[in-house]
Order: sequence, then structure tokens, then C-alpha cells
Amino acid sequence: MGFRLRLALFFVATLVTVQLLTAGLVYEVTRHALISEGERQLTANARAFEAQMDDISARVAGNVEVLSLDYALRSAIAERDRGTVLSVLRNHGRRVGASRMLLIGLDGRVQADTAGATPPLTRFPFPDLMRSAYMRRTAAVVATDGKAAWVVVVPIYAPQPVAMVVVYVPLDDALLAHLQHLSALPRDLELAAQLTPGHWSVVARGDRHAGMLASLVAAHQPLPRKPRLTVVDGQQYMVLAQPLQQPASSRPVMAVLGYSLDSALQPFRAVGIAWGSLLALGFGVGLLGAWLTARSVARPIESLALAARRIEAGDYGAPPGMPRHDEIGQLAATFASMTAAIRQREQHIRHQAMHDSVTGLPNRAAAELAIDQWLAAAGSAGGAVLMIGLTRVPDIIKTMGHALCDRLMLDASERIRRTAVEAYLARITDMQFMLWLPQADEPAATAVAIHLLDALNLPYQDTDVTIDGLPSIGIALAPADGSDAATLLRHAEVAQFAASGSSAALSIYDAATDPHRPERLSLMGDLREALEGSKLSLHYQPKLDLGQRRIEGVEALVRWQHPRLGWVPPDSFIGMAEDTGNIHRVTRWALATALAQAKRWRARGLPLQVAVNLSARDLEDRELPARIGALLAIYALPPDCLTLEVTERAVISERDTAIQILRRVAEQGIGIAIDDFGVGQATFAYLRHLPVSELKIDQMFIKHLATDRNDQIIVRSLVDLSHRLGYRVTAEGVESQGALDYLAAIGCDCAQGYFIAPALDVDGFAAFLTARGGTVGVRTPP
Ligand code: G
Ligand code: G
Ligand code: MN
Repeated sequence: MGFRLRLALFFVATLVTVQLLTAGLVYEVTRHALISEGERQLTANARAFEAQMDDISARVAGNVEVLSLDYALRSAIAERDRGTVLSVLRNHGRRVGASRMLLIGLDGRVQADTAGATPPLTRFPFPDLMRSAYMRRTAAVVATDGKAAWVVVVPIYAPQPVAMVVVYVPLDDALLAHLQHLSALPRDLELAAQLTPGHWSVVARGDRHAGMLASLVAAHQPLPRKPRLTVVDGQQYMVLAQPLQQPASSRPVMAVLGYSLDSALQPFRAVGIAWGSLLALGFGVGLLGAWLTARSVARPIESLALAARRIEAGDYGAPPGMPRHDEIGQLAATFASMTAAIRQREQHIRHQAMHDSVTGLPNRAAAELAIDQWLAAAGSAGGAVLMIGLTRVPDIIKTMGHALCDRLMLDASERIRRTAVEAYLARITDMQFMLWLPQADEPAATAVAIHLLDALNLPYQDTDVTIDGLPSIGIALAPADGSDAATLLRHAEVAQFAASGSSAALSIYDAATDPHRPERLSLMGDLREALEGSKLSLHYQPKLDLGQRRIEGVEALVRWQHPRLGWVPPDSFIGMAEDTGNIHRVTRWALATALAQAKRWRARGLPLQVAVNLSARDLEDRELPARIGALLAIYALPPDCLTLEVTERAVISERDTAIQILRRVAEQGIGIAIDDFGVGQATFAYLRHLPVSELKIDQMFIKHLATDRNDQIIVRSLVDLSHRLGYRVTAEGVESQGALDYLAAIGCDCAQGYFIAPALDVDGFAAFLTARGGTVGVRTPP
């Protein structure tokens, strides 16, 4: 139920209730007044009725007294002349309106009866009336044969009483109507007689009557001797039964008087109607007024509610203005300022959600949205995502704190902005920006990237420090490297990661080398299974001692026969295992397997040296030295039968931990070989700090050794220098007799390569040893 309707209903309900209460009060007061008025009137009327009857008695008595002076009557009485008596009585009777006249002797016997109903000498039935008639005028009501009559008894004197005359005046409807006509008798009047004991019936009624006796009898109520309220024919009446004068032996007769309250209320009815009309009018006007008032209150509230719903739906348009000065006007004004505040706050929150607070640039979410929108709108036009990372930021934060780093990033963002004015720039992470170059192809993107690197490579000057952010940029191209923003960003990030490790500091995404390809994850799962289910195996490539022309040892190389992919080269899973932290398992497995094999060879009288490859990540494993020591102890092998191969890169990039681990290994008497020597940045000066026992010259220098003069010079110098520094030297990738001969000639210690043998499984190696038994033997310890 709406506010408007409720307000209107309340107004009207109040109006009607008050009016009805007033009406009820007025009605009750009036009714009470009318009831007491009715009682008063009924009592007065009863007395008036008695007075009327008295008048009749007086008139009748006067007439009969005149009759008693009639000489003819007196002599006829004396002579007992019934005929004359009757005719005189009839004459007089007509004059007073009597229905019957009796002449009664002093002995109480009827001497003449004008009705002729009484046999002569019958006793008059009401002797008490005759006795009192000597003293005063005597009259009473008598009921006989269903009729009532007013009986007047008058003595005849001559001069002594000689007889009595009894006059019957009929108390019938006509008489009552006559009396009502003449005087102020109540209009509702009945005469009731108890003709049979206990049963009242009406013997006469006025010209208007309401059947009061019938109603009382029907309701089994006694005749009320005091005014009482009774319902007669559905109307309210005051009723009073007034007993009349009666001789002792007559049946009881009463006058029943009525006073209609409804008739008495009649004059008030007009007032009631007028009042009702006024009420209806007031009702209508009140309703209209209430509705109008409610509307003037409800309308603005409804429009404010509508505005609130609009805000809920995100529409912050100004709410309707309300030029009012009341409470609602105040509410509307407050509402408007609240809307404005919410709008501002939401804009702020939205901006914060989509922007970086330091540079004010859009963030990753905003960038993805923008690129996706652009791609959707531009169709196949494509573009380039440049992921620009400042590689040193994490270090800078750790050493210099966030505040300086924020300034650095702000400065970087301004440099990028200046270099690529048109492009869409966003800050993706703490250390990365992203530049979106719509419609740019690879050459265009590369050109921009080179400019950016130039701009960012200038060191950042902050009050008293100069900082080099070390920028690197990865490029992903749409649609080739991804058709949605998320993929493009991910790929650009992969490229940037690759770039951060390369000297060019710039890399274009290449799906083939992406170390984050989804299949990698499943491959790593498979690798774990392979480690547990011995799907990995080691192959062994012989190492030839050039001086003694013997096989002095082997390099263990891991092989993986994948159940689905078939042969998986180590290059493609070793790097992955390094990235995913699985390399430790591979290394432990390789060490255990290789040492177990060495033990088996020893048991057959072949004391072969075994070389096992380590990865850079293995040099973070502080447990490695102890683990290797334990393995040697388990197989009861001397430490010098094991060599660990580490790449130049691994020892250079790793820091103190790696060197400590290598030292602890070397201290046990285990050999350390530098693998792929010559291609990286390791210098002899650097190697001097490491516990290195052997250098393995990279295949690159050996492959064309037989023919290439430059390679010959390099290798000879390397071997010379190494020997001077006390290192053993192994040449890798020996593929020809010429190379082997040259190496032997310059005094290189060892050779390894396809010309001697590729990596062989255990059986293959055994066969190789048997086949080459004549020229190749196992070096005996010096
Ligand atoms: O012979 P082959 O193509 O498998 O060698 C490829 C590369 O894999 C080589 O550089 C070699 O050092 C590396 N490699 C082979 N086996 C292992 C191993 O067990 N551990 C590690 N870390 N590298 C290995
Ligand atoms: O980095 P490392 O020396 O561990 O690498 C050994 C790798 O070189 C293995 O993949 C092995 O199969 C390969 N290899 C061994 N001998 C030769 C050879 O004579 N020529 C070529 N091209 N590769 C070789
Ligand atoms: Mn190796």
C-alpha cells in the first residue's frame, strides 16, 4: 500500500470515526431525553384518560339525576309498570349514549333491562357498586361477553331511595376514537381485558394503535405497571398499563398506553439527514485534500526513489531539482550532493582500479581491456606489444627502497612517453611497462624498441646516486603471437625474460623456444614419472687418453625414451628441468646411476673414470657435496674416479655458494672439469680461483681442427696455457683422424668424439671395448 493511499485513508478514517462517535453520542443523549419524556407523557396520559372517564361518569350521573325527578318514572316504579319504566329508560339511554339501562330494586334484583337479556328478578352482579352509590357517584369498568362498558350506578330518590338506575356506556373503538379526538389522549391506546383467567385480549382500541398488547403477549411479558421500553412491530415504544376502577367481581381491565420513540425521533431524522449529507461532503473534501497533500509529499519521494534506483544501476546523472523549502526540499538537496559525492568517489575508485598510482598510467587490467577492444574493432590489422622491463628494479628496491624506485619508474615512464608519443603505454608490474603499437609489424616494433633502449640506457640521476635500470624489451606481435591481450602480454613477457639474459637486451617472441609452452608442464610431470619408473638411462661416451692410447674414462649422458613422444633429447628437457626445479632429481639420479655402473666395471676389472654433467642450478644445492661423498662411500669407490662437469656459464654467473660447493667437492678429491670451455667469458685469471682440475675444449674449435689453421693456433695455445696452469685438457667433438692426430701431436691429454665413439649404452660400450681391445685399454693408475 503506497504512502499516498495510507495517508488519505488515515485522514478519512479519522474524520469518519469522529463523526460517528459524535452522532452516536447525540443519538444516545436524545434517546434518553425522549425516554424520560415518554415516561412523563405516559403517566400524564394515564391520568388524562381517568379524567375523561370521570367526565363521562359526571355527565351520565347528571342525566340520570334529572331522570330521577321524572314523575312518570317514579310512579311507574311505584306501580311496577315495567313497560313505562323501559320506555323511559330507553329514551334517556339514547340521550347519554348508553347501550343498556337497568332498573334495580333496593333488594338488588333487576326489575327492568332495556337489552331484555336478564330474566326478571335476577340479582345485579355488582352489589358493591350499589352500596357505594348511596355515598358518592359510582362508576367502573365492566367486561362481559368480550366487550367492555363503563357502568354508572345512580340511586332514584322519591324522596327516599326507591331504586337504582344502572347505565352501560360501551367502551368501544368508537368511544376511544372520540375521546382521542377531543383531547390529548395518547394516540396509541388499547383496552385490554382478562376475559379468561391468565389471558388478556383487546376489547377496544383507539383510531390508531400499534398492537402493543399482542407484542407483549407474544414476548411473554407481563403488562407493565410502570413505563417500559418494548419493541412493537419492530419499532421502539414506551408502554404503560393503567388499571381502571372496577367492581370486585368483574374481570380485570386495563388501559394500555403507548408512546412511540420512533415517532418522537422523527423530527431529529431531518437533522440526521442533514448531518449525514454534511458528513458525506466532508468525507469527499477530506479525501480530496488528503490525496492532494499525500501527493505533494509522495511525488518528490517517488522521484527521489527513482533517482536512487538509477544510481544503483550506475547512472549518476543529477537527480531532479526540487525548488521547495520544506523538509522534502532539504532531502532532495542532500540527495543531490550525496549523488555527486558518490559519483566522484566511484570515478576515483574506478581510476585507481585501472591505473598505477605512481606513474598515473593504466595498469595491466586496463591495458588488456584496451588492447582487446582495439583488436576487436580493428579486426586483422594486428599490432605489437612491447614489454619493457627494468631488470635491476628488484635489487634497487632491496638496496635503495621503494621511494627511489618509484621515482626511477616515473622517470622511465616519461622517457618512454617521449620516445613513443602516439603509442598506448601502461605499467604492468613493479618493474615492467607495456607499449601497444597498433598496426606495427616486426621491423617497426623493433625500431621503436631500439629507440626505447637508447632512451632507457641513459642512467637515471637521483640527487646523489646514479642508477642503471638495465632495460630489456620483449616483443610479441598480433595476431601471429596471440589474438587476445592476455596471450600477447604473456608472450611479450616471455620474450622480455629471454632478452634480459641476452646481450642485445631485445628479443622477439619465438613460440619454438618459449620455455613456458603449456606442454612443458606435462613434460615435467612425465619426467618425474620417468625418474621413478627408470625410463631414463645413461649412455657413456668414451674418453681416449692420447698419450697412452687407452680409454681412460667415460662421460655419462642422460637419455630419455618417452612413452608417447619417443626419443627426447636432453637439450629440450634439461633446461626445462632447471627452470622448474626438477634438475636436482635428474642430477642425483645420474650420479647414483653412473657410480653404480662404475662399481660394476670395477668388479670386471675396468677402473674407468666417470664424468657426470652438473647444471648451474646444482651449484645452489648445499647438500650436494655430502650426498656425493655418501654415494662414493656406499659403492666403496675412490673419489678420483668421479669428475663433475660444469659449464663456464654456471661458474661465472653463480656466486659464492657455487664456489663454496665446488670447493667442498674438490676437497674430497673429486675432479672438476670446465665443460664447453672457450665459448663463454671465463678467463684463466678467473678460473684460478676455482678448484678446477680439467678443461674440456668446446667442439666448436675441434670440428675443423684438421684443416683450420686458426683453430689449430687457438687449440695449441689453450692446451699450452692449460698445461702451464696445471690443468688436464680434453678435446670434445673429435670427428676425424686428422683432428685426433693433431691433438696427439700438441700433447692434448684426452680426446672425445664421434671418431672414437658416440655415447653408447652399457652393452654397446662393452662391445666397443672388446672390438677395440688391441689399441684401446684402460689406463692404469701411475
Ligand atoms: O650428448 P648429448 O646430446 O646428450 O648432450 C646434450 C647436453 O646435455 C650436453 O651439453 C650435456 O652436457 C647435457 N647433459 C647430458 N646429460 C646430462 C646430465 O645428466 N646432467 C646435466 N646437467 N646435463 C646433461
Ligand atoms: O657439453 P657436453 O660436452 O656435455 O656435450 C656433449 C655433447 O656433444 C653430447 O650431446 C654428445 O652427444 C655430443 N658429441 C660428442 N661427441 C661429438 C662429436 O664428435 N661431434 C658432435 N657434433 N657432437 C658430439
Ligand atoms: Mn659434458
